[in-house]
Amino acid sequence: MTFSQKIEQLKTFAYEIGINKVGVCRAEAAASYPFFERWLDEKKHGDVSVGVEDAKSSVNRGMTYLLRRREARKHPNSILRNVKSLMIVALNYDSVNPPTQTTPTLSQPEQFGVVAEYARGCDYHDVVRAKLKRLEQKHRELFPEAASRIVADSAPILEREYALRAGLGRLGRNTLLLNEQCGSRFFLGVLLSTAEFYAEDLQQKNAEMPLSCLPREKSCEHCGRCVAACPIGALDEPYQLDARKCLNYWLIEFTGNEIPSAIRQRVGNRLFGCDTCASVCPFNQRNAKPSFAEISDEDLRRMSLRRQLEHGCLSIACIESLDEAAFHEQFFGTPIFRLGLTNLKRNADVVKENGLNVDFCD
Ligand code: B12
Ligand code: SF4
Ligand code: SF4
Repeated sequence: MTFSQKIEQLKTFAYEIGINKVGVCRAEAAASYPFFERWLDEKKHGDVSVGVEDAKSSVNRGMTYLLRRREARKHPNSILRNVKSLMIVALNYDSVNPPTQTTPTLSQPEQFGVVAEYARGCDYHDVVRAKLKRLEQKHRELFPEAASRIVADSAPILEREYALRAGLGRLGRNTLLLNEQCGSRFFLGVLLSTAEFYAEDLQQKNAEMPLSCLPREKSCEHCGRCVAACPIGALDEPYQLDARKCLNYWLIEFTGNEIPSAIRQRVGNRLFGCDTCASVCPFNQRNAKPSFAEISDEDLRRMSLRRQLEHGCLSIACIESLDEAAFHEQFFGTPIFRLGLTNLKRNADVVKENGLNVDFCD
């Protein structure tokens, strides 16, 4: 079997196991590393709070994990010695957590908190890792001499740059990778290999790609809906996200025990994460979900929190009455479990406090 036939087999296998998009690229130095470094130096990862001086950050670890081994992101060989190639996979949110067949129509929205779409069920890290493990096994059969590693947010690599290089999408102004077919609602994972599995033409293209040529989505130039819709101005600099403002940072990554007042009002009824800049994007609206049967507040309240999660809304009263054992039972294996009960209650307090005096997200 020729090399390219082996790659085709590996890609076909990826699709067979439910991966939605797959592409390969050379394991070169990350052209966008200086951009990443500048972003950290400017503290945009949320290390320091700007305009939020009342943040009680004594126990905040935030995203300081991005600072550890930051230079490792310069080249994928920090993860696998002699790495030659990368296979990047994309898994749609729907493939990780199929959408429920009902849509909540809340008459008392202030009593529920909204959970970001990506988090409505299984933890994507587990699902992506399981698929990558199967892919790695197939890779071992096809390339027995080669060494490999898999990464599902588990090692320092600038995933989006390599996904761009592998042709999985283009860079959106909201910093998400956009794809014609899947919009931006997908997760990325990486298989690193010491085998060389790219075609000649790709080799040429990647070697010559300077930072300024990273493919940006053309339609963003005349759109800007994400920037206008962001409730807190986190996207004010084009193609950059300031995590010190982003509600995802405050609701998911921030580990301090009190969210600052300047942020609280902007949270609205978001309990875990924010989808606003993704949901207004025409790329996602094009691929919008079909409409489902409606479900009322009362029906939702009768469900377990685990089932409410599938519908994207959690009852604040139910969260308030949770203890550690019940939290474990309801949320183990979901992204909410990583947040922990204390911080879930912290977020629920903000939603409750906001009551009906804020604009609610959909
Ligand atoms: C830290 C992090 C966050 C932070 C910061 C987000 C951010 N935009 O940087 C927070 C907590 C806010 C976050 C939120 C979300 N995240 Co996140 N996050 C990450 C993580 C772990 C690192 C990203 C990072 O390094 N950021 C630092 C900045 C500097 O990098 P960047 O914006 O990615 O920019 C790179 C390129 O796009 C390019 N680039 C960007 N701008 C420009 C401009 C120019 C001029 C040039 C030349 C290049 C360039 O260079 C940069 C460096 O490589 C990645 C996983 C990973 N290992 O990469 C997931 C990841 C980016 N997140 C993901 C997801 C799904 C989300 C959420 C949708 C989840 C949610 N609903 O809550 C939101 C989306 C918010 C948003 N608009 O980005 C997915 C994105 C999939 C996609 N379609 O793009 C990833 C890849 C995780 C995964 N394995 O699937 N996330
Ligand atoms: S909303 Fe518009 S500007 Fe923002 S990423 Fe989507 S297409 Fe680009
Ligand atoms: S996720 Fe929400 S807060 Fe963060 S940049 Fe997008 S719209 Fe703004």
